[in-house]
Amino acid sequence: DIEGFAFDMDGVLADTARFHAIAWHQIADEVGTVWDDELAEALKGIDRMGSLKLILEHGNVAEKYDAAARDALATKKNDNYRNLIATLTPADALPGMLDFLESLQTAGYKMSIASASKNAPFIVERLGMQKYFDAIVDPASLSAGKPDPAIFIAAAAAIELAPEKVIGLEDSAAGIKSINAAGELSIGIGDSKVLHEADLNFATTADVTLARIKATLD
Ligand code: G16
Ligand code: MG
Repeated sequence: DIEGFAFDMDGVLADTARFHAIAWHQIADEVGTVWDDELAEALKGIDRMGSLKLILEHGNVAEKYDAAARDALATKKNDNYRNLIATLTPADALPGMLDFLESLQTAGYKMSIASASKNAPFIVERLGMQKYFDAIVDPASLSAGKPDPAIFIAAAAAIELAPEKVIGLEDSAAGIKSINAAGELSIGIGDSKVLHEADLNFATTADVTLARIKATLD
């Protein structure tokens, strides 16, 4: 039986994917990479330096930027991003998610966050969601980012559950791969073509309810 839930944050709990896209788009313009929706999608769930690497490779300019230059670009992106997320309030929780978290807590499930974002503790606090979570995985403590399973394995361990007792929720293809490889049940939220490897799919966060999840599991 399922005893816990591990949540991705950006794109699942918080409407921050658009802010990541705005801030990365500026960096793409600066290095001369053409920005498009496909690139924005590919960056979802990928950690900061990994995202920058993809942007540089996409523009065929990777060899022009050494470690120091990459650090400077990543810092610039994060400074812009921090300015954007400073305005977040509980109203920026994605539709239905506060109710969903409330229903899980009432039902006694343990919950953790498996976000690649180093800004996760700040964002969770801005959204007023701290009270729902028993743990937030520190992505800096991991050997590899999504699609590697390390983050979702850590998210189960943080709430003292075996992976098979946990459901993971994700909006990115890399994240669904991570959940599946961790041995958890995966719920994809978004385009079912992009998230075709998910065990269960919901088109939007507003569609996700405990009753619907239970109905499909039975
Ligand atoms: C995410 C976003 C990614 C972002 C990453 C790192 O994670 O989807 O686009 O690059 O966090 O974020 P930061 O630069 O704030 O450390 P997730 O795993 O919550 O979807
Ligand atoms: Mg995400």
